[in-house]
Amino acid sequence: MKRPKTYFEFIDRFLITSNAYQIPTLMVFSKSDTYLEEELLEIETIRKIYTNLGIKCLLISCYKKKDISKISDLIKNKTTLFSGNSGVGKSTIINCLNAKLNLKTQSVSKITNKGRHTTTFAQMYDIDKNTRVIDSPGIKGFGLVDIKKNEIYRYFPELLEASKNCRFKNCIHIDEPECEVKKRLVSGEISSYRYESYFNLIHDKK
Ligand SMILES: Nc1nc2c(ncn2[C@@H]2O[C@H](COP(=O)(O)OP(=O)(O)OP(=O)(O)O)[C@@H](O)[C@H]2O)c(=O)[nH]1
Ligand SMILES: [Mg+2]
Ligand SMILES: [Zn+2]
Repeated sequence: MKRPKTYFEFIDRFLITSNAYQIPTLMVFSKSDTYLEEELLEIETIRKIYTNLGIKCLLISCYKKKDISKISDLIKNKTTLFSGNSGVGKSTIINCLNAKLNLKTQSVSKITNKGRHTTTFAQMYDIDKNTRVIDSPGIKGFGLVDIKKNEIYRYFPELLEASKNCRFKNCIHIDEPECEVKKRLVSGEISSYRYESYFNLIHDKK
């Protein structure tokens, strides 16, 4: 959440796409050792938002070896793609899963607070006989392919659920009257982070 900063729009674009293609997703908050107490509380709030939506979330540290074994358990006998912004620690995590791999890693720039695009191509590695991981280059943006604007809300589970009670069938939950999504936003049932992310997607920001 900090070095480098990952934005909600980015996370939500990911989740929209994995939802559309039915790819099970695990969300990892890395570098837990770098956070202050109050920052950890904020991460916990964010984690709750996503856990309530059915997304598995882990708070890990490669330096402290915190909860790496949970990743090992979750990826066992599967092929898993590690993806995210440059510098979040994808290659470092994979090295923790199998130290023999010794993938190249590099510090986040102190000036820009961004990763240095260390991994330059995607490659698959064996962790054991039936477990594979794919390390991939850090990505800057994440476009939504083949999803129409008026359908985006269908990939936000909480918006989809609320939309059943909107007055208009074709409501896109922006300016329409008697919109259940807006009602739940006001009541706090729908997270403002998530709604803002949705709003920015509709208006093509970020
Ligand atoms: N403090 C701390 N630093 C970490 C942790 N995990 C990774 N890092 C550091 O974060 C920096 C970036 O890690 P990488 O593994 O190269 O990041 P990446 O996501 O593979 O980056 P790209 O290949 O550029 O996409 C390195 O300096 C790591 O040592 C952690 O748990 N704690
Ligand atoms: Mg890397
Ligand atoms: Zn609506």
